[in-house]
Parts: sequence; C-alpha cells; structure tokens
Amino acid sequence: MTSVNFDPLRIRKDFPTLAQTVNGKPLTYLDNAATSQKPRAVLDAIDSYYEQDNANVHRGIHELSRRATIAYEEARGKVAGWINAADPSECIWTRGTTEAINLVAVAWGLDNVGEGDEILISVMEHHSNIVPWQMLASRTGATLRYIEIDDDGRLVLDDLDALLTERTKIVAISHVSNSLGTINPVKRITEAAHAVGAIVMVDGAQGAVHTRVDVQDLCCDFYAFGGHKMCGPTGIGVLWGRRELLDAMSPFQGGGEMIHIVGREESSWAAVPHKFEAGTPNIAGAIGLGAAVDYLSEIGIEDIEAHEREIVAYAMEKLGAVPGIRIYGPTSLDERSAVISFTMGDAHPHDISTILDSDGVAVRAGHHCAQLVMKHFGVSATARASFYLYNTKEDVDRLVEGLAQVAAIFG
Ligand code: 7TS
Repeated sequence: MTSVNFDPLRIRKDFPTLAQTVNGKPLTYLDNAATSQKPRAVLDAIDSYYEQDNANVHRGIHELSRRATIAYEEARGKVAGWINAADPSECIWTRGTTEAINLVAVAWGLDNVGEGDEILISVMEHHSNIVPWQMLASRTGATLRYIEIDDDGRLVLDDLDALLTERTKIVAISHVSNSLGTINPVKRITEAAHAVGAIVMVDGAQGAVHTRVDVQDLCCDFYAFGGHKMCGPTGIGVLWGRRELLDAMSPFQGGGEMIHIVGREESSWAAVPHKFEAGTPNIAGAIGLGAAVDYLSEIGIEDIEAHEREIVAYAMEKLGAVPGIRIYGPTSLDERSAVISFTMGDAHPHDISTILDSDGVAVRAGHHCAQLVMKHFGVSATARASFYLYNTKEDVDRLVEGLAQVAAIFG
C-alpha cells in the first residue's frame, strides 16, 4: 500500500512533458523502461548549474570551479546514498549502464580473466550485459556460459552449482529484466558465486530505478545503473564497486584528471574514483542525477514501488482479459517489476505500437536489446508497456482501449 501522501496526479504536474497531447490525444507515456521523463526539479538543477556555476571540476581555484566541484561531488554522495554504498569514492561516474559494464569488462576483465576461465551470464540479459563479455571472452580465450530461462521468463537456477566452477571468474546478471520484468534473486546468485571465488557484477539499469538497492546487503562486487531511467538526464550513470577491487584495478581510459604524475614513458594514477574518470566529465549530468535522487528520495522509493505494484497488478488483470494477448514473463506479481511485454495474435508489435501511438499511447516495440529472450520465446519482437511513478490506472485503461482497436483491425 502506498502512503496517503502519494498522489500520482500531483506527481504528474512535476513533469512538463506529460502535459501534452500527441496525435490529438493526451500523452500516455508507457515507455519508461527505455527512458523516464524528467521532473522540473531536475531541469532546474541543470539550468541553474549552467546559468550560475558553469566551470570545469577539480582543476580551477576560482569561485565557479569551486562551486561546480562541490555540486559535482555532492551528487556523487547522493547516488552513493541511493544504493547505500559504504563511501562515495566507490561510485564512479560513467556515461550510463552500458559504459559501466564495459568498464568492468575491460579494466577488471583484461587483468583477471584468462584462457580457460569462465564468465557466467544469462539468456535474459540486455545486449549491454552480453556483448562486452563476448568481447572479453574473445580477447582472452575465456568461455562464456549461460544461465537459461524457463517459459515463465525466470532464471533456471536448479543447475547453478554446476554452472559455477572454480574456473568461473565473474557472474554478470541483471537485477531486473528489461524485456520480461523478472526480478532476479541476485543475493542467492551472489552467495553461490562467491562460494567458488567468482565476483558478481549486477546490471541494475532496471533495478535501482524501481526498488531500494543496498549494495552492501546484496553482497555484490559491482552494481551498474544509469540516470535517465530514474528521472535524471541521459549520458550519466554510475558504476559502484567494492573499494578494494577498484583500488586494485587498472584504469579504463587514459587522459586528464585520472593521473597522479605523468612522465615521458609512464604515468601513475590518481586515487579512486578519479582513476576511472578520464577527461572532463558530464558535470551537468551528475548534478542533474543528484537532483533526481533528491526528488525520488523525497517521494520515497518504497511508495513508488508500492504504487507501481498496484499499477502492474491492475495492468496484468486488464491486459490478461484482452482476447488473443500473450504476456511474457513471470505470472507471480512478486517476481515481476514494472514491465509488461506482450504480443497479440498475428499483429506485429510495430503495428501495435503504431496504432497505440495514434491514440497518444507510447509503448516500445522490438526486441528490446534482448534478442536471446526473443529467441527463447520464438518471437522476433514484443510490444512492451513499462510503468513509473507518474502512471495511473487510467493510463492502463487507455492502453487496453488502444488494444481493442488493434483487435478490430487485425481480427
Ligand atoms: N541493462 C538493462 C537491463 C537495460 O534495460 C538497459 C537499457 C541497459 C542495460 C543499457 O542502458 P543504457 O542506459 O546504457 O543504454 N534498456 C533499454 C530498454 O529496455 N529500452 O531502451 C533502453
């Protein structure tokens, strides 16, 4: 149950983009798993930085640089608090989830994974959590192994102990699937991986957005997430890592700000987190993400999660009654986050999306960067409705009304 103060209609007013019509109809935005809309507080924080404090960070002694540096580092503290990191220095700014995963695959992977070693991922992963590991495997001679999924879209963990061997160096797993909505038992996987000496990287692109994340409680080694799916700007994300791992790792990219001393032949590195932040960073993005964390914290992630659960329960009931619909992913609401993927008879998901769009309803259609999931279910694409704090039951009703039109056209 959400608290009495939680009011999605009031929350909607904070988001300028939501107050528009699309194709003559009020916008119903149900593509939140791709990216969320931005509240005024985030837009204001970015504007205010550029209007008043704009300067490069960690290099000037002048007033603007001092202010920019303080705001940038304060934002790091906010994202650290969001995932309960032991220290802000464990949070590295990246361009997003994708870059955070690539950072680990390259900077940790090349030094720690060798021929004959194994990397364990799952069939459920977003391409961002597959391709970097394929690249690492091909560069090192390591083997990529997969946790399979069942027809309910859940990880098959019965044979996890057999998949994990003393050769497994890293397990990379999503917290929540972007194509099925499945919430994965990350802690269970982490415990099993650690028992064979492997480390665990969690792709939290759809996790830290919808639920309280405590990286210390999850006991994982790396956790990656991005700003733009949680009310923040694009082009900014976070890699959290355990301090001793980060300290031991080689840098990811070379350049300004990541060095201690530069000599003619070689250089030494700055301390974590700056060792991983070569070049001028996305200062406005970090400040904007800090503002997003403030905004979401004030509303409360528990209330947001409870609200989304209500919307998803309602949507599962209403969508489940649509003739010809097939919904992918767990039937149990406890195992499902704010994503519902579906197909409808012979209607191509792109046609579904186009018909819905003509009604002002935005959903995503396609393979959702999860082609292995599509292959498992024998489809090339699905339509996907994904929800966030500002969605209402009326949004679900509009989706269902739009699907009635799809049924009328496709029979
Ligand atoms: N991992 C998961 C689970 C994701 O959902 C996404 C983005 C990424 C990684 C990559 O994040 P990025 O911000 O670096 O691109 N997912 C989606 C989606 O479902 N539709 O568009 C982007």
